[in-house]
Amino acid sequence: METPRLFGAKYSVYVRIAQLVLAEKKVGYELVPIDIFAEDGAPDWYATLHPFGKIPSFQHGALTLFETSAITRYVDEAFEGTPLQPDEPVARAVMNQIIGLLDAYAYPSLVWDVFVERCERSPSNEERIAAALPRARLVLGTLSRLKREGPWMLGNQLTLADLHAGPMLEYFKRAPEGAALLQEVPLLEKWWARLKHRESFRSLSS
Ligand SMILES: N[C@@H](CCC(=O)N[C@@H](CS)C(=O)NCC(=O)O)C(=O)O
Repeated sequence: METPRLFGAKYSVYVRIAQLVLAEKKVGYELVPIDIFAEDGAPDWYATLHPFGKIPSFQHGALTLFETSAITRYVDEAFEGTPLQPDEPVARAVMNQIIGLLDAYAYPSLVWDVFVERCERSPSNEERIAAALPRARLVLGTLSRLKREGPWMLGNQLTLADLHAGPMLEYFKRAPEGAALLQEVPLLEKWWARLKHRESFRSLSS
């Protein structure tokens, strides 16, 4: 089978999630650069891979995929290596719930409303940031409540939930408001400190 290809840019939260999963599974892949925010946008041919024009998309043999959750689940299931999804149905359901809440509630508030607005825009829209903080606090509190005892979100097994949350928290923490909110949730702060030292994370940061 050919080497998988991941289309996207390293700055993207979602591309990083896919890269982390590929790294944890020790799957070699080619990163094909697609800069969605380039002045001219993505090249026209990219619409055949992602009808909604976002990154990442993924190709493996005859299979093409978009939507990060579909990509990460496929990589976990199609390749050998340590499984990143619990077998047990309740733990698996909680993992899927966490991934769903990250997409629906964490990405817009933590990444766009707080990180992008504080760190990438000048001047920042203070109202937008202030309005997002209660939602961000609710996201962190909910993650902390759902987290099971043990090093990772689901307990002793590192799962797709950890790897989905990591890049979002990484950006959020770069905003002073984000760092301060994370400090209010010690369980998550400790989890983050563990995650950022994993080889997969460090290999993407360098
Ligand atoms: N639901 C998509 C979201 C992907 C997404 O939002 N990617 C961002 C980069 S992190 C993007 O392509 N943004 C470009 C845009 O919104 O125009 C997934 O899970 O892959």
